[in-house]
Amino acid sequence: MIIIGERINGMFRDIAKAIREENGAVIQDWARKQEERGARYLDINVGPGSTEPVRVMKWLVEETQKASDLPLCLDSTNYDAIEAGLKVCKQPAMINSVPAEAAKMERVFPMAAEYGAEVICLAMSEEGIPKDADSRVALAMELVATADAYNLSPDTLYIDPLVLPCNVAQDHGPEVMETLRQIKLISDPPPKTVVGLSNVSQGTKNRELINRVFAVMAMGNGLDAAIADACDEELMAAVATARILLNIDIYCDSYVDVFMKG
Ligand code: THG
Repeated sequence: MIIIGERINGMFRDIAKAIREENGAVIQDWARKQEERGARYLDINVGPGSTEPVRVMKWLVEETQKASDLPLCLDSTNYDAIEAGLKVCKQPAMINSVPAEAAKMERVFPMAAEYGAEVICLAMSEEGIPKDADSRVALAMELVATADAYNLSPDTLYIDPLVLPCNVAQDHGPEVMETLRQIKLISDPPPKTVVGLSNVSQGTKNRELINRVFAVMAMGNGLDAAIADACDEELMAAVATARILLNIDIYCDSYVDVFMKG
């Protein structure tokens, strides 16, 4: 599993402040720090309630790229903001995200083809997020089939089963695990999978422990990527260890160090 660093997100107070004050150094510091800690992509999100998402997305991408060469995961429901970000990305990016809704797929998939971007596809529709795995997988199949019509190969897609906080949606946990397993059977090659890891612990006590345990469980069910806190050393150590136990990386005495350094 690879980590998409979650930290450059206007949901965090220091990032919201940096955006307001146009303080690029704060963005660059987080870009550098997450890369050092082992992130393989950086999520870029202007935050909720931004009045100028298009301008701010472009600015965040530019500031991030001053400090890191990692590929970016452009996280917005505003597709003009995503396109503004794609235009200034130095390398192929990830679009985060599109649900199984016709009008949105029609906007996003051609844009992904044009810019050579990967796409995070959400297992939700106009009716919201279904609870049971079968309904989530059905939406994933619709997304994969529609992307195929735009010549997007399934292995350029990341299906997100959508993780909800465990204190309000405890019964979704096993359904998400089952969804992760079934998604690998949809197509050949199969799509990849991703989750927003920190969602699972929002509003709970002992957040880090919940995040770490969920990450390892999801890896056991085939999870490929997580938008997560790359600066949580215990999380990164648990992920590195799970990669050994799942025979993804070759064991050596300093495996955690090796993982951290890439
Ligand atoms: N799927 C996809 N993209 C996503 C998500 C997802 N992008 C956003 C989010 N979910 C993943 N990123 C975060 C980032 C922060 C938090 C949760 C998920 C978080 N923030 C603190 C909170 O809400 O308590 C804010 C703390 C602070 O203000 O300092 O937990 O699921 N595709």
